[in-house]
Amino acid sequence: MKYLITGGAGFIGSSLAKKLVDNGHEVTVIDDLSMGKKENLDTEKVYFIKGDIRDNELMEQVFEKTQFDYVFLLAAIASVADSIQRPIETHEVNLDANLNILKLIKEKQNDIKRVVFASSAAVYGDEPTLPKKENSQIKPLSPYAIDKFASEQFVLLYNNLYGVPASVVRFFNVYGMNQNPESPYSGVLSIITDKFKQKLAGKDAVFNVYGDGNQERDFVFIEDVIQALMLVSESESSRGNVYNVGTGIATSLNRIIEIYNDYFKISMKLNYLPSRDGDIRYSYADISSLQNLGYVPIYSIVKGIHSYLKKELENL
Ligand code: NAD
Ligand code: UD2
Repeated sequence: MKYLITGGAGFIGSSLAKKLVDNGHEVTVIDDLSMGKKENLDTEKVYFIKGDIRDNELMEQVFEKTQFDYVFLLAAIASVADSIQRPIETHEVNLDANLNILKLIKEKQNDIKRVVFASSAAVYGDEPTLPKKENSQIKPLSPYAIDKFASEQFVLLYNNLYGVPASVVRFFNVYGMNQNPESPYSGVLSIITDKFKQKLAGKDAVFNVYGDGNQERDFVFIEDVIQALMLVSESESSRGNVYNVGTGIATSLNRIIEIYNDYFKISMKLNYLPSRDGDIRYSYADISSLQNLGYVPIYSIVKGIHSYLKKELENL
């Protein structure tokens, strides 16, 4: 089968590309490398296009050249903080470019089997009801969340109105290899991993805990996310639907730090700071819709972190 992954040099996209190539599929990736890295991809096996999804001419060429079976829309300015700093640019990437891609798919991709759009748990905002169900109240609190929700709606509209087969996934807090820890707003597990690597290298590392560390998240390991993406893209009944992607279990940041300390048998120095503005206290997903498609999360938080760290240490 032929796959296109926008943002495929990033964390989730590159892991998906690897899985698809290993399963014998033909994979094209388009990424501007603003956050992703070419080294995340085996470019002998993946057809890599360095480009911006806002470049309409380029996107037109991509869809004229190849008839894809599956398209995963993962390219995004994926940081909430960035979206607050640069709302217009974020909007152009996170909404306008996706809308243009949907239009091109409608016009040029007659045999497409599925478009899957990567949305976020951020669409639920800080409304306190838990666990989050797909039909829970939507309360977007940032340009990032607004554009994710608006893109979701366009994706579903193209499915319902124009017959473009499409589904939406809302990722909770994904972690694993190749997650870029460079920004202070990168996924917290990539930051903690980076701090432990610094400490192992003999540096004086300190991990900043925003708040008391009792905030909880539904941390989901990349392998389970890939499982979810395969199920959603291949299932007939997922067409036109939205799926939470998590584990259904919440873990506190303090517990995460404990798991890392135990694994490395060292104690990370912690610096407790005030909570970040707008930080959500508790979040976890109701995953029953995804379970109805056959999803079984394999990785408990301990098993997932251990697999992640084992691979990180192999690559040191
Ligand atoms: P990531 O930043 O690693 O991947 C996004 C990729 O998009 C990057 O490689 C980046 O270079 C690329 N990109 C950005 N702007 C582009 C543009 N204009 N043209 C082409 N490529 C562009 O992030 P990720 O964690 O792999 O996230 C993948 C998707 O999942 C994103 O849409 C993100 O919003 C969503 N998501 C991720 C999480 C998570 O926990 N990682 C949670 C919720 C939603
Ligand atoms: C954001 C997004 C989510 C997803 C995720 C990426 C919202 C509502 N959600 O969630 O959609 O994109 O990021 O993983 O914006 N923390 C520290 N120290 C650090 C870094 C973080 O204490 O160095 C805390 C942070 O304040 C928060 C928790 O760790 O309480 C998780 O932070 P995160 O940035 O990984 O993810 P989160 O849930 O804010």
